[in-house]
Amino acid sequence: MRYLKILTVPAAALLLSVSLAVTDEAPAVPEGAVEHAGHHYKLFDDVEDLSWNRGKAHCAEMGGHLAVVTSTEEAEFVATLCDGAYAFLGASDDGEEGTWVWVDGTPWEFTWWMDGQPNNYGGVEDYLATYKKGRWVDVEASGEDFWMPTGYVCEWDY
Ligand SMILES: [Ca+2]
Ligand SMILES: [Ca+2]
Repeated sequence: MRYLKILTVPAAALLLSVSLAVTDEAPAVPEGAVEHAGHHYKLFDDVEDLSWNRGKAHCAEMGGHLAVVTSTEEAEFVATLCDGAYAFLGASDDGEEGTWVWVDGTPWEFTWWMDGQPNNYGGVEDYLATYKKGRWVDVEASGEDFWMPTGYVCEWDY
């Protein structure tokens, strides 16, 4: 009985330390994600068959979401991360024209539009992107034209 007890206690301690190690560990982010202000971000560029919705789904599969940008400071960080790339962000007005909604439900308060944007050009531009100089434009969900984004930015809230 005494012998059994000696065996049991270390086994329980080992089990406890294993479970603590698992819960203490931060959730994984993909290789290459950049930490900023407690969140992680990653640009996916030169994406084949790109669409806003596919970008949204891919970010979600990885436990993140399309980037939700809520301050000048964060907008400038994302512009630096993109470094000239033209990338979708996580907002749209596809539900009701002119009513922009962030993918994670964050209230639409901060904006960083380029002059003359959003213009809903052709009546079909319902998706947010950060243009090459980092300011925002509204564009279509997909398309191969030169004025279309080539990637998207994912964000993880950790
Ligand atoms: Ca629109
Ligand atoms: Ca536009």
